[in-house]
Amino acid sequence: MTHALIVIDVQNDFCPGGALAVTGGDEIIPGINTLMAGAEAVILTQDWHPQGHSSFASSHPGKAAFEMIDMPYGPQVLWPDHCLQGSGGAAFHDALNTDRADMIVRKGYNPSIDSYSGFFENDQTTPTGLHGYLQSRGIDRLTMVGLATDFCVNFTAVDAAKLGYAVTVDMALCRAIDMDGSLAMARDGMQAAGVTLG
Ligand code: VGL
Ligand code: ZN
Repeated sequence: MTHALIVIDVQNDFCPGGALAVTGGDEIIPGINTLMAGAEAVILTQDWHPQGHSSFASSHPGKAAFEMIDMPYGPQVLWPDHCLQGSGGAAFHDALNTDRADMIVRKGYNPSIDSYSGFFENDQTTPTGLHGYLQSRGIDRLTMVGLATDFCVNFTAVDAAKLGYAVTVDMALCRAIDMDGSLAMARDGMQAAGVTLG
């Protein structure tokens, strides 16, 4: 029985001043550093998009950020350009102590499919490899923290619960985008999937 802390997308673009800033995104960092210090295993996820990624509104003429589009795999929110591979915006926030991380999982690198979840891309089929990594280390309990509660934390937590992990989301160490009721929907969806909201 090994427990892991999964720290989701604590990157400059999701913090105040970033391209897709989440209100108060940087407030959670001291608490995350404290949790990391006492964790058995620590995994970080990093949103990591190529230029012209299909989740960017700028890749769809006539579309604006935060509009929806139908992709072959289902509906997709269009975002401002963010977390470009190698950019300062894609870097972890300076205040985050990354030294403690055992593993960094990058996601969203497939040009034609977005990836909110750390486990599967938004087609809900293409794996990132995280499940195999956790299984091979005997990790079966997960605590999740990070950004954004209603997108990447939500999708990662629900996928983990579906895969059979015991999952807790520490809501005090998450912050949300909260567009069109997305935070309330995410809470309901996580609870329905058996995720504990701490
Ligand atoms: C995220 C939107 C687009 C997130 C990533 O980390 O929640 N949200 N890419
Ligand atoms: Zn993204």
